[in-house]
Amino acid sequence: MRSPTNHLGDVIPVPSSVRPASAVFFPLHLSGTAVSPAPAAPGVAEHLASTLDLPLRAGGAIRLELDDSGEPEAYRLEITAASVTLRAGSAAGLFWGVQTLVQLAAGADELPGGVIEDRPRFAYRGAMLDLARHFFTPDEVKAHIDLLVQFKINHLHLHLTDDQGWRLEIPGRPRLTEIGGGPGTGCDGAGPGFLTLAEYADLVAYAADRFVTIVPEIDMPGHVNAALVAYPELTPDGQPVAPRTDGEVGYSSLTVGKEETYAFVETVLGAVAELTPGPYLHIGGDECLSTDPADYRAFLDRVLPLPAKYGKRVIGWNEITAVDLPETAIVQYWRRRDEGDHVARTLAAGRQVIMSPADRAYLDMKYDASTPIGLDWAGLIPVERSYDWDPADVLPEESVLGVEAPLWSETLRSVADVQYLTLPRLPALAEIAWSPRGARDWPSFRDRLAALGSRWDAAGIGYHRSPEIDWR
Ligand code: TNX
Repeated sequence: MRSPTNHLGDVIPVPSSVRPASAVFFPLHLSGTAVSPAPAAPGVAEHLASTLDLPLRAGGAIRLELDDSGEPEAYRLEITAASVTLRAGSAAGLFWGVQTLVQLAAGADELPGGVIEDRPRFAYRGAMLDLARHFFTPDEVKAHIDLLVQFKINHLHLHLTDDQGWRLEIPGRPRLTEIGGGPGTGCDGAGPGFLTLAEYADLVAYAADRFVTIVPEIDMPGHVNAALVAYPELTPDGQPVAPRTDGEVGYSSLTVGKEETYAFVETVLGAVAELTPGPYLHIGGDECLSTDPADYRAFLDRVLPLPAKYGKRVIGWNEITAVDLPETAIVQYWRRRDEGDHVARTLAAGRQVIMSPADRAYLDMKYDASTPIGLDWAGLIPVERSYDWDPADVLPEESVLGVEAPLWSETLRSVADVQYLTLPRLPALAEIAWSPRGARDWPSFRDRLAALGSRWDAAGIGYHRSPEIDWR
């Protein structure tokens, strides 16, 4: 017997509008149920069919259609007893609608009837993975992308360089990855590896097929010990420095007064821009505690305009508000919300902002005192704390480009570690980024999240079985 309840709204992120047709259900596994091929978005229809384990056949009752609504990521899903119709103005909108459909179908024999109309609150919904402190292979990053898109995340920021490692091959600067990606790199020397140009290009294409934009970060002028080890000409006296695998921050800096520095920066940013089809180039700029403040500003004045030269929009961590920013620069806000002067300076900068307040959005913070991995400098972040905030409490809505959940990898050693810190907080951040503020609240989220535990168990995906959730 079917349960009489219509669970049309049981989706994360919660849709903008849900109108259940309470007694109506679409049978999923009757023989003959099929997905129609979608000439305008063939990959999306194939993805749906394979995920639901249904055939792809002309005339199938599950149809994906493009319309001229013009909204890039919105979709409309109508489920009747006889058909499922997903409409969107773009393939991306269809893909996000498919994620909704897949969640509704999970573990069920039928789909709940009714209409969902849905669109993102923010254009930028991001996650970040730190490949520098611990390298994850292309296949591991791809699996991570597969997980992120289920929650309609559309940007993956890759932190590619730091003191402990350099993870992207740069033509003309082979020692960056020969040494900075070699054995013994990463925190505790436990995370060697790097992406070749071909691997990076393949990863970018894999992400693009799933409507995810890769945002590459080359952190500067601090967080550069791996670069200084590889190219001693970048140090003030040209003398070599020792590799570091500890988790300290703020001790390394490019040499602001040396022309070699800018030749290096141009080579690297030019190469990354050329490899990256997406619109963004992240130049870091955080925690430059050993760069003289006047030098820091001089460096940024010279480097912030470079991405535009390569056709990219520059992103930097909130420290970049120390200078007058180019019109199109984006500030990634990461400091704790109680540090008022950072908010004030970010506001005064008047630029678009990606919200990643560390005390809410950092996936590398421990859940509670017993969490075996992770850090706690921004406080403990149980699931409710990661959920129960809003970007518009901190900055005006119009200045928020989106929300990003960074995962720093100092304490990570495996994919299991990534999953443990990512789930279930990433779904919380994804809902903040996608759903209208008025459509979401913690009791409802907590209840919708409870259903995901058994699905993750069945799929062999690890997560933190938070005591805040009544897992079903
Ligand atoms: C601060 S957040 C950093 C990173 C660390 C992280 C650990 C930011 C822009 N810089 O270098 O990995 O804290 O939580």
